[in-house]
Amino acid sequence: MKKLVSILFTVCGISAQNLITNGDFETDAVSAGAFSRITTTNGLTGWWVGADNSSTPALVDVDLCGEGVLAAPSGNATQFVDLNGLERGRIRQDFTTTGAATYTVTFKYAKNRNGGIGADAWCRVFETGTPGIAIASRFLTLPVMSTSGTTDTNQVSTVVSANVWTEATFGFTATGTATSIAFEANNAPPEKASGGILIDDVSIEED
Ligand SMILES: [Ca+2]
Repeated sequence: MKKLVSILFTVCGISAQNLITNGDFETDAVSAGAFSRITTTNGLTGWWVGADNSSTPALVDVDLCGEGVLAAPSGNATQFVDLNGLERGRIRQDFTTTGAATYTVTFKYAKNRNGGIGADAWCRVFETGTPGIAIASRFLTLPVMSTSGTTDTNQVSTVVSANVWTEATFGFTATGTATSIAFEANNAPPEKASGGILIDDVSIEED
């Protein structure tokens, strides 16, 4: 039976495994229509919230958003993260890799319409413990949406649409056995403090 299951998995091509825990942000329950402000103290399952060292200013909190809080569906199921809480924030997760193996990162992002102005963020992959040296990175920037909520499909709007989330994907080659990924709001507080880039469906798979 064990052999049969193994053969079936091989035939069906089911071999890739998501190395990220709680990449869909569904583990910690948030009431529909509400959001929870997350800091290092109250935490987010699988993720470190905050900067990695004291020399990095701010990056203190994010919002875990529940279904309908922005009147639009999330990338996957009901919940997602807004990288700008009361101030700009950052989330990081460490995962195990094989040196010199290649991996693919995928996630979805959108813009919180309540921000009022554009929002920027970084997604960085780095060797654990060296956040200043990126193995690979992507800069995410989305402009302000129109008040009608219909002109930019990259932004969460009052118009419920399947197109408000954009998928990003990129590859990297691991340099060791401990690798990290971080999503970091890039807005300078306080003028762009809340209403940042939204993140959902984070996945990293070995190629
Ligand atoms: Ca989700």
